[in-house]
Amino acid sequence: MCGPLTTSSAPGTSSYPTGACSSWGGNKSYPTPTSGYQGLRVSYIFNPADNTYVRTPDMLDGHWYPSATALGNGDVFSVGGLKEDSSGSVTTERWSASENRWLRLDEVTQTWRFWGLYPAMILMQDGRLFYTGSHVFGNGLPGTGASIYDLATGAVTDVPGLRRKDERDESMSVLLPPAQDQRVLTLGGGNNETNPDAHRLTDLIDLKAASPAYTPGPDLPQGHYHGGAPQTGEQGKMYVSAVLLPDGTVLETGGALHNRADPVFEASLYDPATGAFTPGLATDPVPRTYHSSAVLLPDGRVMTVGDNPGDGSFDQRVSLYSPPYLFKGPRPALSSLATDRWRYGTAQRVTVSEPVVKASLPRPAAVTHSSDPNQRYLDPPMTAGAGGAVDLHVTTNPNLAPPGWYMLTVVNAAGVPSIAKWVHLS
Ligand SMILES: [Cu+2]
Repeated sequence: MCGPLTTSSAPGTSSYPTGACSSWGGNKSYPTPTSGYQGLRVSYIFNPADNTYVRTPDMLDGHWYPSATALGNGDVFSVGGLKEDSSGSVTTERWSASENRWLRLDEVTQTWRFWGLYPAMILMQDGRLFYTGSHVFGNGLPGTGASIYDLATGAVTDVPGLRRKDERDESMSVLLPPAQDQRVLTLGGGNNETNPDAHRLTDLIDLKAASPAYTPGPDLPQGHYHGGAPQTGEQGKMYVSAVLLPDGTVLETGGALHNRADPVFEASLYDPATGAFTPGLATDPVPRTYHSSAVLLPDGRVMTVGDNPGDGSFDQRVSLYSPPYLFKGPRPALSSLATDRWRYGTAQRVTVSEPVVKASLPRPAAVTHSSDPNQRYLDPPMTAGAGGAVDLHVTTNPNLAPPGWYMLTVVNAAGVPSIAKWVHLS
């Protein structure tokens, strides 16, 4: 993941670069006759300026397939995954952005729970975490399969309403635009062990409610399989990708009916304002099942990568998708920024080439296995001035937009977005 690690120096290491990315955990070894996958405890910070990794102090546990959530103060929260001995890690890890190290066991409130593999943990505006129920492999967690996790106390409160919680393997959850609405949509999913037909259920939750609960959303639109046979009945998809677009809609694309098999060719747009899917978008020509991902690019297109079907092959083809807004006329341009270093609670002046109706700040992707708990979208209120000047009012709440880089975009009345400019929030 990228963005929150905007630090200066670490004990015993050289300086860490501003705006760097980090990576941790991963595959220490593949299964043997006597052991399963084993997780690494090492972590690194990547410096895009000189293309190097700097090793940090180790984590407490190994973590194969852990979660990764940026917090409002720039810290990173990580749970789940498999330890060095291939058992499930029950240790909560926290990277301190101010001290450039993983905190010690006694410095982090522990739940001693196993949160599974790639558990999707979304930061709420009050600093708690929402475990959406999206995960990788097998059944969901015991209980309702979704919960709110108070980092300060370690208290975990089950959240009701998620349907088929044991068929949410490689479903995808997104914090819907705009982030301050605090609504999460969870889409599709299956189960790589019991391997039913993946379903087309979506569930919605309003995290601002006094007692948040999932309620049923609209069914995913259906697509077709290789050869053109249409999906029928309750058939849906796992390995689904959902990407927040700069106009505030959500592109939903790719996936498969079964474990690493039966790709589904379908793409739609979900509009959080209307709560409806627009079906029938052009589909990705490449199957996008296990180990596929979709990423918003700064130019407003979406890149999709990867496919790792059951025969063990890996499809290296990259697809580029141009959303409908790129066919609706000329694009506005962001011609200048007063600065690309933004502070919370400030007004930031930008200059635009034509009148615009909104600005957006999508956070860059940090996605794998249909999981990107850091994906979010701010829409800073604007005040238009003379000569194309626009003042954007940056939130005072870092929990709505954790520190790091964002893709500033403006959108005109026709719904056409500009090419993004990078801004760094701290
Ligand atoms: Cu994998």
